[in-house]
Amino acid sequence: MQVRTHTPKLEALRRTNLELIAEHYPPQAVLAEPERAFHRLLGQYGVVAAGATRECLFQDETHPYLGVAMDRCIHCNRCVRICEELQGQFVWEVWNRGEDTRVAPGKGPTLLEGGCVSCGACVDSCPTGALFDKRGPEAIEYWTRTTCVYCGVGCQMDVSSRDGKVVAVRPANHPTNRGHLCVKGRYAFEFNHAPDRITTPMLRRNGEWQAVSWDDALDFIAGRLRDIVARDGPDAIGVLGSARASNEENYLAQKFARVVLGTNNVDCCARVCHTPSAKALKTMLGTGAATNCFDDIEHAHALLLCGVNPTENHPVVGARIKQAVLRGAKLVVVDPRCTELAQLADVHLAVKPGYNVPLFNALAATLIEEDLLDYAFLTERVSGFDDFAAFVAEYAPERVAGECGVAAADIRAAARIYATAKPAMCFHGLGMTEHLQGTEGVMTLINLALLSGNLGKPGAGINPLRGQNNVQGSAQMGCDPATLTGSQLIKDAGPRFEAAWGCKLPATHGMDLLQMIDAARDGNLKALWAFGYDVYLSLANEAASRTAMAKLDLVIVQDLFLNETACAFGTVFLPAASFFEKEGTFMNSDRRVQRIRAVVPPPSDAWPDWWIIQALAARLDHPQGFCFDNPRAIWDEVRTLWPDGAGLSYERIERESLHWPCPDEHHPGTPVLHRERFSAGKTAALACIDFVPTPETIDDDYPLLLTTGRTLYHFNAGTMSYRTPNAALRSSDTLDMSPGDAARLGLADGEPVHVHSRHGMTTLPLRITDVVRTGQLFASFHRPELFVNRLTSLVRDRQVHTPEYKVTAVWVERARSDG
Ligand SMILES: Nc1nc2c(c(=O)[nH]1)N[C@H]1C(S)=C(S)[C@@H](COP(=O)(O)OP(=O)(O)OC[C@H]3O[C@@H](n4cnc5c(=O)[nH]c(N)nc54)[C@H](O)[C@@H]3O)O[C@H]1N2
Ligand SMILES: Nc1nc2c(c(=O)[nH]1)N[C@H]1C(S)=C(S)[C@@H](COP(=O)(O)OP(=O)(O)OC[C@H]3O[C@@H](n4cnc5c(=O)[nH]c(N)nc54)[C@H](O)[C@@H]3O)O[C@H]1N2
Ligand code: SF4
Ligand code: SF4
Ligand SMILES: [Mo]
Repeated sequence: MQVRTHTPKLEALRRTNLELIAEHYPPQAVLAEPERAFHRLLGQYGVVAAGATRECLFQDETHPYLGVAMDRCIHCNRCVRICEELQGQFVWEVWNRGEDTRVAPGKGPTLLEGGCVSCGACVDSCPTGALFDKRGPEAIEYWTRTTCVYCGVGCQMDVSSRDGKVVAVRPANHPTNRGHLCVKGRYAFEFNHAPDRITTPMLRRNGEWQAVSWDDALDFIAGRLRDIVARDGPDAIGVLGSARASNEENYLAQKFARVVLGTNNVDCCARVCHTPSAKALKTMLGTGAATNCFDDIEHAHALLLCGVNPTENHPVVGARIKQAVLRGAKLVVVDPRCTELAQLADVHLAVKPGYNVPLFNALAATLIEEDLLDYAFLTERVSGFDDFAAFVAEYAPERVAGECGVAAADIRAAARIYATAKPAMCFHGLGMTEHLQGTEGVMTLINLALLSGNLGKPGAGINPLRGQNNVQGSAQMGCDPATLTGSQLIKDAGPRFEAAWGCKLPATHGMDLLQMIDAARDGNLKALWAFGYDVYLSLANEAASRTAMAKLDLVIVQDLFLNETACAFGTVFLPAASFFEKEGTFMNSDRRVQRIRAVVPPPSDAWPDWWIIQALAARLDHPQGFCFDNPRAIWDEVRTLWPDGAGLSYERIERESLHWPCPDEHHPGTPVLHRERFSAGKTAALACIDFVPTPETIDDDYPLLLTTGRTLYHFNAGTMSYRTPNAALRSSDTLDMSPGDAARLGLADGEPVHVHSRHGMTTLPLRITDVVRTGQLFASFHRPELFVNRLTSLVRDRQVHTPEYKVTAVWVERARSDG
């Protein structure tokens, strides 16, 4: 077949169409921005715009990022379609017909009130500039490809700069994110040039921060560390790697702890987030990471979301899940709150916070009782079935539904969907892990996948949606007291690392972060080096963290900003370069290693974390093994020590989107784990997990159950997102309460309330919403001044010590004016 697209007849038709549009199009727009796609076409076809200034149905000055100039709208409907078909938000609608056709939001007077989540997709698709980015120059010639610094989705984006500053970001068409970004990746970059960015090293003298030279800062730290090692031994020092920094930097951080200091006391904030997932997956299946990849969302016939809120916390994945559901995939959501995806679900199990284990056991009991098992998979790949069946029979839905706060019929309906609409893919989040039984909760989830055969194939699996940009990588690089680079156990891989590093590894067991905090409280930990981790703000139970950290002799904080840890306890501050200012790699949630690239130079005296670690190693007379010229050289060392990463060279990841395991340069990568066998062996064993309720329970004095988590516009400690116009999109954390509870307590929407737990108190503005159930509350923890972790308890995961951020008993009262 021969297809001609530019015959004279077709060209004439095109010109006619353009002329019809141009008749009503403002000529000033073409003159002002000739490079817009539609304006270029007019020029190309020699068509002149001749419209009078048009009346607009829709005007909106309120959005911090999106501008509208609807006199330029040509009714192409691209914004309508992309908002529906990519983001799934249905903000734009077409009004009227013929001459009167107008495009405007249908659900509210402004974009934001009409449900806009500020992804920017409509702006990118608009050919005329009717929708435009309020910031950022138009004609940009040079873009640098890099990876988003916020969440673990790992979106690829192109960044442009002017005069040493980041000025615009656009989504890259790459397998990870397919040309889409969320508001944080797309718009929240101003933090990088915030006036209070710290750009020189500082020492605290007599309570005051004083700027010093790098030489003075490094000499001071080296001297203090030497003294502590001499007096108290290397295990009196702890190092915290950063889930925000690169793989290369985290590799060096743990190498520094083990080789230079001589301690295994190294951890990172995976500890407080998905270490329970990694532990459960590693124990049962053999690899502590997501089993499948994001591309499997389109292969899944059912999606099971457990304690995870992707439309806010992993928005690009959330949008993909939403599209899959709109196209007909079944959806089961297990979450105490009626999240956006719960509202779309076929079954929503609004489990009472803390009751995952009995609920997932009941789902397993249903699969067995209703004969919804995959017998071929069970026979070939699963062990321990008989014992498990006998154990789990105790958890019939009708027996546990009441205590879990859900209906038995809904448990049964959910089990049927998961086991029959196959393949079924599970995503889970912190609603599973941040509990007394976090690790065990994830194990009960893995049981379901084993029973139904939803493992080892596309469109299935157990997939933690990992938190920060590089939290998967920081732990994988060895920022973990018990494992070396590549999650290899010290006892197995130790000799290989000793040979490569040319020294003995520390003989003592390391402490994890929570053990370090306990040791500090008991006077046994003297120094802590935390880079890219606001540990004081983000740990549970502020009172306990304060008592412990106040006893430290030396606290080294290495960050972009004076975070709460630095303000309260810092002895030395080292200014780090941000991801916009350095080279390296991040590892995303579905096991992809992706490049970050420098877009702008670091401000004045800030340096990349890898440079700082090497400089300190040199001061401590340990230059050998810490004199890499660049991150690529560090990564090449990582590849020699981590067999599953050996094939991931910078050259390859430049061109390909590869999932580890990727053992050699010719290996295609592994998007789906456990295909023929589990990495742990031929079969995996079902786990019998008894329910152990948390001691953090409600009573007459503390009658409400608070759960904490995240919201779309802000990120964790808030250091970055609150230094961007996202602060206008959401100005504060809130205490979310059901209308019934608010009425009973006589509280009004927006008024400040005191929230008291057995552990502390804070004051938050009240938000009345039916997203939370009666008797339950929700708060995010993004605003440092509000310090939500004053409320949280000391309960920790029984296996890996992750704090129980998800369950706190509280009482609430109207804020007294005396504060
Ligand atoms: N916008 C934004 N995105 C982020 C972050 C951010 O701060 N802001 N942080 C990043 C990080 S570090 C992480 S780890 C991820 C976390 O991403 P998610 O895992 O989605 O995080 P959360 O909002 O903390 O909790 C998820 C859900 O768990 C539910 N939940 C609470 N208790 C229970 C329970 O007992 N059982 C069940 N089944 N569910 C429960 C909550 O209602 C909540 O909807 O997000 C990352 N992405
Ligand atoms: N109540 C409650 N508390 C929680 C949680 C919860 O659900 N509820 N969730 C927990 C979880 S899952 C997590 S992950 C933690 C997150 O807590 P944190 O890890 O403390 O929070 P982040 O905001 O991710 O960032 C840490 C710091 O990294 C800095 N930073 C960014 N990029 C770089 C870099 O390249 N180099 C350096 N040196 N610094 C950099 C930022 O400025 C910031 O100060 O919070 C935990 N706390
Ligand atoms: S920014 Fe995104 S959510 Fe908002 S209207 Fe445009 S496409 Fe829809
Ligand atoms: S989904 Fe995550 S990685 Fe992607 S742009 Fe948003 S914050 Fe960045
Ligand atoms: Mo996290």
